[in-house]
Amino acid sequence: MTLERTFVAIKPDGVQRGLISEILGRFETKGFKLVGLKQLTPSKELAEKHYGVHKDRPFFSGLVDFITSGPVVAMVWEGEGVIASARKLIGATKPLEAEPGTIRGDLAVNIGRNVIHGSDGPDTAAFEIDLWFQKNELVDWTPSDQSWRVE
Ligand code: D4T
Repeated sequence: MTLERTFVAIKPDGVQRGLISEILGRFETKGFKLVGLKQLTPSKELAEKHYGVHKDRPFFSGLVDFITSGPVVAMVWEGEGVIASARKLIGATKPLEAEPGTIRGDLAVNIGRNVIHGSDGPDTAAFEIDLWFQKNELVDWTPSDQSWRVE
């Protein structure tokens, strides 16, 4: 079994709409392990680094303004295959194309207000975890029901 870690963030629209517990619960009940959690309003510098790959896209400045406009709940989740699985739980970037049962499919309509972010691959996950969290903010722990999750 290869354990992975991924970065997930509830965007300001998800926080303002009171969706924190709903979204967090989807990862928790799936069986992934929470190893990092904090709420912050991102600085412009952090947002521009996070969305750096989009810096030449027309929506970049609006995206940075939006993500810095209020609290974000930043998380690191750990588990087997968690990077790809989190993307599946989240659903397509355009919420109207996201399948029912996914977070965006169930909870969002607009691409500019799609409630959540998840790393799209191992390199991005490593970069984003490092960008958003200090090493000492990540908690190594063993769930007491571990043997009921993996054989
Ligand atoms: P994030 O990064 O927020 O999880 O979204 P995705 O990984 O699913 O999608 P993305 O990187 O292509 O887009 C980043 C972010 O930009 C917003 N966006 C995107 C937008 O406002 N207008 C657009 O046309 C696109 C493509 C939504 C997500």
